[in-house]
Amino acid sequence: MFKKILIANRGEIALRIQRACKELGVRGVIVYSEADREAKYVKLAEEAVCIGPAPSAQSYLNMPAIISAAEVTDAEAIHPGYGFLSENADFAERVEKSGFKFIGPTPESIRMMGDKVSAKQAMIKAGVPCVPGSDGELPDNPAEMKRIAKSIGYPVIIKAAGGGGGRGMRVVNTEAALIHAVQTTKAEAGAAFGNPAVYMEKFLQNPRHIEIQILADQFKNAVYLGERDCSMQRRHQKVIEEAPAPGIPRKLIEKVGERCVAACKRIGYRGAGTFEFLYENGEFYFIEMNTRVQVEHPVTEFITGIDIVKTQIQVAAGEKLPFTQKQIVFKGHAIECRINAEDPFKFTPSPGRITMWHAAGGPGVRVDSHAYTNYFVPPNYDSMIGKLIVYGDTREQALARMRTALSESVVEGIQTNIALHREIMSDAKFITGGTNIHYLEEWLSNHKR
Ligand code: MV4
Repeated sequence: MFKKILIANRGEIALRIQRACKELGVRGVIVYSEADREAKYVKLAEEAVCIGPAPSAQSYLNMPAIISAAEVTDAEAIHPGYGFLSENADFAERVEKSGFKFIGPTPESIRMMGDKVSAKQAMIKAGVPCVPGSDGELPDNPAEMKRIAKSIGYPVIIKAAGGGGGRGMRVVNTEAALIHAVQTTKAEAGAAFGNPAVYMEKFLQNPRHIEIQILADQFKNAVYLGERDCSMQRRHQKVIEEAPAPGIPRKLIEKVGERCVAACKRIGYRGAGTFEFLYENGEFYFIEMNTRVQVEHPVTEFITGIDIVKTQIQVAAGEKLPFTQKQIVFKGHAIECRINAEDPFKFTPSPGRITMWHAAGGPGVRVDSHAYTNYFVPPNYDSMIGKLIVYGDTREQALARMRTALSESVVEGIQTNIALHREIMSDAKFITGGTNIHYLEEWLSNHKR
């Protein structure tokens, strides 16, 4: 095991990684920007290094500053968390070339999944079900484009190979709109991602967003940790996640999970990863793979009892996966509410000083947050300030515990979306379960205030 790890992130995930380090007996080095200097998780760190001013470009995205921090503190490995440099293949490469372990997959795996065309081709080869679409990159010839779209059937969606997470895509309903849409998407993709390549898929109108968590070691052992339902989202930002996904047959999850595991073995994947699927009419369709730990990992930790962040560190240190698929037991139900510093119905960011923070507690309640009374939420970063996660033997019990936990939660001095979560937890359709990716936005448009 490593003696010392550098944590190249901030906020709740930096604290989460720090806790995993403590449990493993590893020293955790926190890096921080000038905007995060006063935060408690920084002050209480065994070791902390300032890497630059508040703007991310000069601190949490500053590769030389982060690698220098690892050098001066004698860290052996770097954990990138999520966001920032976590899915940057060039960063992973520079980390390893500088003599450190990157806690994540190889630069080659990150690069393969970063290009959505090569990711999809790898999944097709491995037998993972994908959305019907173009065979790789869309050719430049207009007649060819029309032929492919016709064979898929309208509506189709044009997606940038360099996009992902909702960036660089365009829905096309008719042949008349096709060529212009492709040209526009290509031009935008070239400017935004430095890669004009696009591909085409059948556009699914009312899917759910279901993802499968995997863990793999360097010896080609891999397991799936079940699924998460992340359909409750607004503008590609997840708001609520849960596991298991209501109403999806276990046998189907097992089948798709096994395909994900086979894909990991085939490509030599190492570390934590998430296969994102659209789920419609009882079928799974792969769309993208995330090569990092995700915000919503705690719901999976609750239903499996597995510590995903600790396991990431163990496999990065060269250890074997400490469990087999047969030993993984799925039990109960978990729900996560992301707590954002924002207006609960208008969504404008609300940074500033928290004058009162009171976290919920009790059986099956977990709060992952770096916030506290008197914490100042800097205006420079993402508005998520924490996550409230609950566990229950059943979904009904988890919902009841979430309602109680939300009623106990107090945040004063800034606005948060806790009021929105309280309303969703008593919404009849959400309580039934299985709402699609459009549900929250439709609900919000009917709850104007
Ligand atoms: C789609 C789709 C419908 N059909 N692909 C958006 C984010 C990116 N990960 C992929 N996305 C979508 N791809 C096909 N073929 C609808 C979406 C989509 C979406 C997906 C997941 C969660 C929220 C979403 C919101 C709007 C659109």
